[in-house]
Order: sequence, then structure tokens, then C-alpha cells
Amino acid sequence: MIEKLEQQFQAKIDAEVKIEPKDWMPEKYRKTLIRQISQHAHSEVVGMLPEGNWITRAPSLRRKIALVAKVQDEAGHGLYLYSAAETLGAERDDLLDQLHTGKAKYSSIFNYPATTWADMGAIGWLVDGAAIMNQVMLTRASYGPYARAMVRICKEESFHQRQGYEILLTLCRGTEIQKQMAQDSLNRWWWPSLMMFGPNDAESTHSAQSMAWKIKRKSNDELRQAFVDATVPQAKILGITIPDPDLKWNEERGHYDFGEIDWAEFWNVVKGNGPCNRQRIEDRKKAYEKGAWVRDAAVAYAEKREQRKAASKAKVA
Ligand code: BYC
Repeated sequence: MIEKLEQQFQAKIDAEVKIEPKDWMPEKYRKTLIRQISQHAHSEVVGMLPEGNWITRAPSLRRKIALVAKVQDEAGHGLYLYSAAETLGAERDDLLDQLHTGKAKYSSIFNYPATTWADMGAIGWLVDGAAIMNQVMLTRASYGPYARAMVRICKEESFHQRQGYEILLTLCRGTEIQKQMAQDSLNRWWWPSLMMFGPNDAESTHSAQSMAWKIKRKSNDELRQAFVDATVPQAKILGITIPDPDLKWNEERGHYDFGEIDWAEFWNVVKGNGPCNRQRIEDRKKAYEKGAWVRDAAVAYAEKREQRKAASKAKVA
């Protein structure tokens, strides 16, 4: 019986029919999606922290408006994604508890500090740039609510990438010190950005199954290569140098070759020992506690509405 259901399920995926919340799905598919979508949601809300830290120090009103809008967008992305995970039966409080207790992963990139204004440029250009590269394929993910959430997220990420690039363009056309700030920022964010795509394909435990289920459409290494190929010309326009002596165009492959990622550093950060892991979780926990009154007020309002509805129904009857 279960085998037949699994065959029908895979046939639907192969025929590019979206899987919707009430459809039958293998338990492992559900779990994989909850894992990936909730990690993604956590990345969005933890990702608000390095940039949120610069809102009060933005160099002009215009920059401040754009940065506030971007950080608010990340909160919205978290909201769509937690909601998508809830359609699979996950409880939001459980997901947040996993984040706060360090059980759930979130993107390694957000455990690095944003120490200068140029980092606001590098995060937009590189981090959002890497995110778009990965997320465009997710707009075609087999699970309907995830795919649909990703369409809007990708549109917003494009604006984020451009605002970041424009910050760096301004710095690179400015004084020598400003250009050096941009270079220093690229030096610090380049390698962590490449790590965002996850381990090499040979080490990626989930890729084969997720690609068969069309949750992922491209492998970690394919996406990383596409990101490098797209980003090198952009660095040339800025006039700053990517910190990789092995980076060079390979005519035969039609791609850039690039150096080896420091995988020991990657796993160390993923396991919770990056420069900011502890601080990020503390900050998220504090934000959750401070937001308790908003959740309480929302529940009280919903209860009041229910009571009013029940009372007016009773009157009619
Ligand atoms: N960091 O088998 P693999 C944003 C884990 S936020 C930490 O390849 P998979 C933004 C992986 O979870 C955008 N952990 O896994 C926000 C797995 O561990 P578990 C974030 C990582 O899932 C604010 C193990 O390594 N984007 O744009 O097939 C401001 C083996 O990996 C990482 C998403 O979340 C990592 N980098 O592929 C600015 C995209 N990489 O779970 C910007 C959605 C891997 O077995 N997610 N791991 O304990 C995905 O597309 C996939 O989950 C990944 C990994 C490509 C990330």
C-alpha cells in the first residue's frame, strides 16, 4: 500500500505537479522540508542582526531608509517561511525553541561580525547575491507553499543585492580610504559567502534525495560555481580584488577555477563555534522574550473577536 502511494507521489513530482499541504507525502519528504524551510526561516531572522546593528549608524537618511526596509524584508521572509513550515504540521514555538536551544541550524554566514559600513555593501552584494543564486531554483521546488513563498522572497532579494552593490560602488568611487574599506570587506566576506552553498556535493548528505524529490534543482557545487562566475565581473567593475590567488578563467570548462574552501572553518562555525554564534542566539532569545507582549495581545484580540462573533450568532438565533 505505502509503496503504491510512494510511486504515485514520485510520479507527480516527475510530472512537475506541485505537492500541496493536504496531499499524501512520505514522512521523510515532510521532515526534509520542515528541516530545510525552518533552517531557512531561522537564517532570515538571525540575518537581521548584523545589519540591524548598523541602522543607527547609516551614513545618511537615504541609506538608513534603504537599510531599514531591507531588514524589515528579512523579517517578512522569516514570516512566510515559518508559515510554510506550519503547513507541514510543524509548530512555530517548537521551531523557535530549536533555534534558541541551539538544536536547529541556520546559515553559517550570519556568525561573522559586520564591523564597518562597507560590510552593509558586502552583505547585500555577496550574501544576498549567493542567496538569490540558491533561491531562484527554490521557486520551482516541488512543495507548493515553499515555492510560492520563494517567488516573492527572490524579488525582494534582488533589491537587497542591488542596494549592497551600490553602497560598494559609491565607496569604490570615493577616497582611497573608502576603497580600502570596500576591499577589506570583500576580503572578509568572500570565503564565508562561498560556504553558504553548503558542503561539496560528495559530502552533501541530503542532496541526492532532495534532488530526486525536486526540492533542490541544482547541486551545492553547481550553484557555488554559478555564483563565482557571476560575481567575478562585478568585482572587476568595482575595481577590487577577490582574495583568491587560484581564481582564474578556465577556457576549457567555460568557468572560473577557484581555490579550496577552508572546510574546517565551515564545520566549526556550523557546530556553533564561529565568532558570533553565541551572541546571535542570545540576541534572538532576547528579541523573543521582548516580543511576548505582542503575541499575548494578538491572542487576546483573537479571543475577543471569537467571543463577539459567538455573541452576535447567539443574538440572531
Ligand atoms: N550553514 O546535505 P547538505 C538570506 C548543513 S538567508 C549552516 O548539503 P542541504 C539573508 C545542512 O543543513 C538565506 N549549515 O544540506 C538573510 C546539513 O545539516 P543537517 C539562507 C549548513 O539542506 C538575511 C549539512 O550541512 N538560505 O538570504 O541539502 C540577510 C549537510 O548539508 C550550511 C537558505 O537557507 C550552511 N551554509 O543543502 C541577508 C536556503 N550548508 O540539516 C540574506 C535554503 C549546509 O543535516 N536551504 N549546512 O543537520 C538550502 O538550499 C539548503 O538547505 C542548503 C544545504 C543548500 C543550504
